[in-house]
Amino acid sequence: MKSPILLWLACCVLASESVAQGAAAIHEPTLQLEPGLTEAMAASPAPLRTRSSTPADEGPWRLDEFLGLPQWLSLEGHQRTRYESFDEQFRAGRSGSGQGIFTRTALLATARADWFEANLEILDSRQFDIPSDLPLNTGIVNTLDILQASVGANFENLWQDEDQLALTFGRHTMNVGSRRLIARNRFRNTINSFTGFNATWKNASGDGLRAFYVLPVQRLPGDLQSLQDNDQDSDEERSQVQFFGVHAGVNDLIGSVDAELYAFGLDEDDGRDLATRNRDLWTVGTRFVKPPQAGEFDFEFEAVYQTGESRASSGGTDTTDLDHRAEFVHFSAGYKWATPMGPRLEFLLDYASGDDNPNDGEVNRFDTLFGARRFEYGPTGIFGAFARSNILTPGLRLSLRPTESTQVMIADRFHYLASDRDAWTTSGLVDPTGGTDNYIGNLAEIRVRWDPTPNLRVETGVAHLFAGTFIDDAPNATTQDDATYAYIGTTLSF
Ligand SMILES: [Ca+2]
Ligand SMILES: [Ca+2]
Repeated sequence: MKSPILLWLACCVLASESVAQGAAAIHEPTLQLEPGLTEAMAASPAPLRTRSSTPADEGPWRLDEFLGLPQWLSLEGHQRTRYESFDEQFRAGRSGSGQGIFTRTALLATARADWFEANLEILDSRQFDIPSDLPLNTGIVNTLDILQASVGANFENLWQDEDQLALTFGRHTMNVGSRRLIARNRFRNTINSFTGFNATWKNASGDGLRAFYVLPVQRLPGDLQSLQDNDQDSDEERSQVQFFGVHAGVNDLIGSVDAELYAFGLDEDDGRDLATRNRDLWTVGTRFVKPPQAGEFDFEFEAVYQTGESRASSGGTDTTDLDHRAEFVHFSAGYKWATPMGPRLEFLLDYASGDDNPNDGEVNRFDTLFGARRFEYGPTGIFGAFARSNILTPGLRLSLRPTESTQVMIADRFHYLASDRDAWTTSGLVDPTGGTDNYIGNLAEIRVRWDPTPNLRVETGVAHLFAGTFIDDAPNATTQDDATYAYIGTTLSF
């Protein structure tokens, strides 16, 4: 496991969504609102890239074409190397700055014969030279492991002309709806996966229904020493954690507005070597999206209600089940100009509830389940300043394409605590009395993506957190300073 260079040279991804990510992609959900249902309903694993019949010099270089593999067997992947630098730690009990190099290498093999499909995807996520005082977790490191190993069946023209039914069994990744609650991670160095059953049906116009029952995969190892050493340990499903749900979507429900309705259940219990908050949650939500079009206004609205029981902590001595009631709302409205660079400006507002009272026997902090957050709250990696819990964040975002191969995104968001008695969850800063002003700070960000060839993307970005009054005055704050995060990385797809 000590030969990252070999892996580095070896391969890349393009698994399910990365297929879309590599080709069309490029668009993160809210930067370029993805037409909700297309991705929401995409079978998982998603359809393969279709191999083109055009000469090789007209499309991206492909590993499987280079190897001369038969048409029924596809092999694709990606390799990403990213340098991240972080100055002025904002987390409670930590200080200083740091930097590191992070690699992610994936290789997906897919075999297809008639209706049958089998997938195997290997993912290797590592860090190099990360200082010991930076937070390190399984979101960053998971050395050489199986991300997907599944069999599936695909059928067409079952109940309607041109409808499609995809059944998947085994370990797989999922993108559902807005990706706020269930996502195959893009920016993050490791990727969520699930083992179980997934059925997705959609009709010719993209309306669809998905149902799944899975055990979320627990990434191992999780202890700091192993993560610092990039040790390998096989990931595991635990029968104590079960996740299930249904998601329905209708395209063009009213005009060009797409609509979604969903319910997800999460039921977890402590097990041997498994400490959980014993979440027993129902998460129900709805989403309406008018996708961006040049010369038109667009919007997105999503509202989520979460109810059930959970515990205040995952500590083994905490055995008190508390009522859990939490909410999340996203609203954004934008306009895309019909000019050459296609600039799009949007206003954004997110509310994710926090716990109103630490002593009332109730948990009100919203839980984003298996969702992604980079596309809304700035870079994650070793930064990850904001998450979808206890925040109120108005902001503005401008995105444009200066040239055919470059994309620029500039964003500015003001972050407030939704409940001033609950924590700024990613930092651990908290004032249980609620006496401190709830303005955390202003996160300004710029990101540039450049695709010099169809196989290579260069991405760089800077995020600066202007410290607000909560950072200045929270009783357990260790710094009053602004924080700055910068990164640059390359992704090679093959
Ligand atoms: Ca592992
Ligand atoms: Ca409470």
